[in-house]
Amino acid sequence: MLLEIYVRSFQDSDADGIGDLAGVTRRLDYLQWLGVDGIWLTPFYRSPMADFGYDVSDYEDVDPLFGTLQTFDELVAEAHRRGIRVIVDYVPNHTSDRHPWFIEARASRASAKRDWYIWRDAASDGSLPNNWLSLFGGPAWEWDERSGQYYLHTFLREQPDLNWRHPEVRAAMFEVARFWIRHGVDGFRIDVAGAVMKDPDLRDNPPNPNPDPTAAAFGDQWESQLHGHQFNHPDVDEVWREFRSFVDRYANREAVLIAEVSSRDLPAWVRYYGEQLDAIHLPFGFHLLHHRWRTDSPRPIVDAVEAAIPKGAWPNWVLGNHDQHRVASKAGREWARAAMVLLLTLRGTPMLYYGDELGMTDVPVPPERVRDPWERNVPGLGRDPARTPMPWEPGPTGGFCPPGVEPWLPMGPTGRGCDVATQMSDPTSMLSLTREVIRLRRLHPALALGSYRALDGTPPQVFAYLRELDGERLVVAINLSEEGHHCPLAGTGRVLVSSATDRSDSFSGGIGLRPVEALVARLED
Ligand code: ISL
Repeated sequence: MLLEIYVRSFQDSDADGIGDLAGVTRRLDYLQWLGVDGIWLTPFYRSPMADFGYDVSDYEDVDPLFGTLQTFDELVAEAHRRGIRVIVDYVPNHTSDRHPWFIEARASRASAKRDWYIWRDAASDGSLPNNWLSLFGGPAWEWDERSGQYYLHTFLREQPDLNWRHPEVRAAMFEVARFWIRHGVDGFRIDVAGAVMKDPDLRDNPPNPNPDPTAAAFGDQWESQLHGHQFNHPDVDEVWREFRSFVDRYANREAVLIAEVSSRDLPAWVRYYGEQLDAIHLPFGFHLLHHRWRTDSPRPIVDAVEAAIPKGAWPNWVLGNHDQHRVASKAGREWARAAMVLLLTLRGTPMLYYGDELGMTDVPVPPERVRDPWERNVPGLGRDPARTPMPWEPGPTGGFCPPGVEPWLPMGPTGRGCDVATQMSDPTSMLSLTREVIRLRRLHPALALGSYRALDGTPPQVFAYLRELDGERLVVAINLSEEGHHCPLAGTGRVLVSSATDRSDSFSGGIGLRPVEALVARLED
């Protein structure tokens, strides 16, 4: 079980209202108590913070806001001492415009690093080189006055895209991975892995014939085009295969590669595993991110993903991250509990977003406190509400930073039980439920490693599946409706854990599920 830590918001250790690496170290005991096997740390590298660390100006140093290389080494040592692995963010698609590489590249057209980025002349009529858009709004091209060309930026203009078709870029970025392997990391989460190779001719994007209203997460302008020339280009496959073999070599095959792949098209998504399973270990399973918990069953999605995954490959599931609305806001309190049971019992590695174990919801951010540049560019698309500080205890700063210090984003409402200390002492809390299901994963290999099979013959409101390994059979049954339902199950069994928390009953021939209840049971014959 992995946990994403948005470092800025986890724990402040130096009273500046911003979380940092020493803060994470301080909370490792909590992570161990929860049962976390590994953490993914969002970027803590030197950065002007135009995109809160996803604009890196030095890949091989820690930004003073977050600590030093030494604090990082201490974090790794302390995490390893507790059996917790450390996965770091790897941001290959773009650097900061203040990175020395870009400063050199933009200095003149003759610069040795010019082609490390993607430059184009204006079109003959003076217009933009092509119709590509920035995901953060507006065109993907920025005019550079001094050298008289445009450069490409898939994200902010402060995030120029590297040219991964240039062998020196590839070599330099691979060295970055080697640097962090030497510092003991256990893997990389690769940012926008699908964007690194563009159409070599930078052809115009075609219009999107079927704009998807549910994908409005990116805005209508973005949705008006198809982005195959910008994302998931076939040439990307070879990059990650090469990266995998590089990392395998220097990390003795011990490091995991997790890639951010946002394609909704399953065949395009499975390509990231590599034809011989020789590329990414875990392309992120974002398939349930846009799921409508209150109305739809997740079964068709889970079954489709299970069917698409190549034999021998391992799934991964995500319900939230620092770019998405909180699952408890989308689903509501009860469904969020059921969703947590689902996340932790599907076949695959679950990646939990910090605070979801408390049922944290989006926190409204007043206009004067907006920090996310995306919100400034395209109002309504901002990600601040899902990035607010972790509440460790009741009180105005929730133990995230000392009282009297203003956290970089507002704290959620405190005093309503949404904090670690309160939930630790409440056996019915979301935190207790989460911990209990994680504990079950460790206790029952069938839950962690077993096969998956959806059970037929249940009412449509009930999603039930079998996890089986070496003769042990566990059933997960989730009632997706607000009425009770009977879930038929052959044989007898016993409930191990339930989102309703107060049951451990035995059953025979089936089990009665309460409204929006999710449970794990062991079948006994
Ligand atoms: O497709 C998405 C998620 O479903 C998009 O959010 C997309 O993947 C995302 O915008 C890319 O995100 C990553 O790179 C950005 C950074 O701002 C995000 O925080 C990071 O997760 C640029 O580096």
